[in-house]
Amino acid sequence: MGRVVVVSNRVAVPRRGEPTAGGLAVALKDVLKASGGLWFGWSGETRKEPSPEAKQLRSGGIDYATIDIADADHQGFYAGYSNNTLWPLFHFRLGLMEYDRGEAAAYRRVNRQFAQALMPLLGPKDTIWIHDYQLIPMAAELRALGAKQRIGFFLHIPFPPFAVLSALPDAEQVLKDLLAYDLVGVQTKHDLGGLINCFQEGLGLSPDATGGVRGEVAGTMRRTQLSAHAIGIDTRGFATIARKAAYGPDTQRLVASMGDRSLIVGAERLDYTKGLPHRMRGFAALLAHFPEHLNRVTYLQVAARSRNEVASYRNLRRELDQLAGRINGDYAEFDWTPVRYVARAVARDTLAGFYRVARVGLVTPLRDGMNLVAKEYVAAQDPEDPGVLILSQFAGAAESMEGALIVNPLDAVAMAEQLDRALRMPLDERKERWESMMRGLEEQTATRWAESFLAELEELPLPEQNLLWA
Ligand code: ADQ
Repeated sequence: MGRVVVVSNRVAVPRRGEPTAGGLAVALKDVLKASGGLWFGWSGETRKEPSPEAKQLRSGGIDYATIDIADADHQGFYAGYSNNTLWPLFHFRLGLMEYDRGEAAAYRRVNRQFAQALMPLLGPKDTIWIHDYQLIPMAAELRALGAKQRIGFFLHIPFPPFAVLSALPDAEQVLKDLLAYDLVGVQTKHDLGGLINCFQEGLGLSPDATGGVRGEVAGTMRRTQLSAHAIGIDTRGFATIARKAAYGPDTQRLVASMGDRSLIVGAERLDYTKGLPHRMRGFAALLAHFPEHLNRVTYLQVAARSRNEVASYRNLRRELDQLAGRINGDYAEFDWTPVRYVARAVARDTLAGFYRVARVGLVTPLRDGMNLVAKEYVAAQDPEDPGVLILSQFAGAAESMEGALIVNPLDAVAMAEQLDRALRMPLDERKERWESMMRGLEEQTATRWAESFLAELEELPLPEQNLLWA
């Protein structure tokens, strides 16, 4: 077997003192380390004329190669088409989606540039694994340059049905670009349903008996396997971090400041898909409808700033500032602040310690591919006195975490009811729910996810054999 080559927009090249807020980085390093692989992507830098050659570095048993993006393309590729067109579209938020042909062209150009820079670094037996919505056309661009290796794609965010995808003027192009892959993976069965629906309605292609679609790419017929692979975390590793962090200075300061009150914790990137205003309204509804919790509970929301160059993210920040201020204005006492709102990233172990001492983990996205915070919260709990996870029905994680209290985040009173239930839940029930989720998390780790995706990809016929089936 050749090397595994991972391609993603941002590459987590090791740098000192930078807390990472993305789920992807954490999940992939272990796999690359084990396979002596290469991680290729954007350096995070732009320059006037990008160099066609990648910068290379070896660290911790992993090769890294990164390229800069042209100044002129950066806005269109990143803030534009990736984060202001595809991101809202794939999260079912058509009202927030914008479209601009110039940005679509920049997205394509950057994907071509990625393919051109990766091509000379590839060996004939490498297996290429491309990640996420920023890089959908990359396999088509690699094939145009003659790449004959197996290429897989994994989408970390939801895959909507065609009724939603078709709002994109380039919807058909997106589907045709996916046909250049040997394997397209999504997070959940629900997303797989969306993907199949798009191929059927958008291109008239139905899956065969073994879950693949056949379609024409550049004049030849190819077969693309479609499947669901739920991402996980390093469950044991995270549990260990949380156990230690609970005795660390940050968690101890938090615990001391709480007195005998219960803690509800939320943590994510400050993103409109995460349902933060709805969550704050749900917490306010708890205080309004269940006054016995007044002065007995504190909600800590840690929200790492993200994509500040996109207007909808700046608007969200303003809305949250106002909401947190208003809830505190309405309910605070001289000695009690109901909402503690911290708008920045915190270190991973600090977060793990906070999860462990929180009686409730409140994870209520409006749409989410998987949601690793839900999994981390569960992994971080004390087995003798575990907290309760409240989870949105719209998170991919809800498909496998049956021990959570499931909620529709659009219903503030339902969220209040689940919060009240979680805060009053007896130890036996908490343990039972936690144990059932923890069993699932110990099986479905990040490493297992990567191995199962790569195993499926490597069992497929080589692309050239694939063509003969036409
Ligand atoms: P994200 O949208 O980034 O990932 P998520 O899966 O929850 O969402 O991962 C976030 C990660 O960042 C977690 O590891 C969490 O601990 C960390 N984090 C969150 N808030 C933080 C903070 N304030 N400070 C520091 N760290 C913080 C995308 C998709 C998800 C999918 C993942 C992986 O949107 O649906 O689960 O990719 O596939």
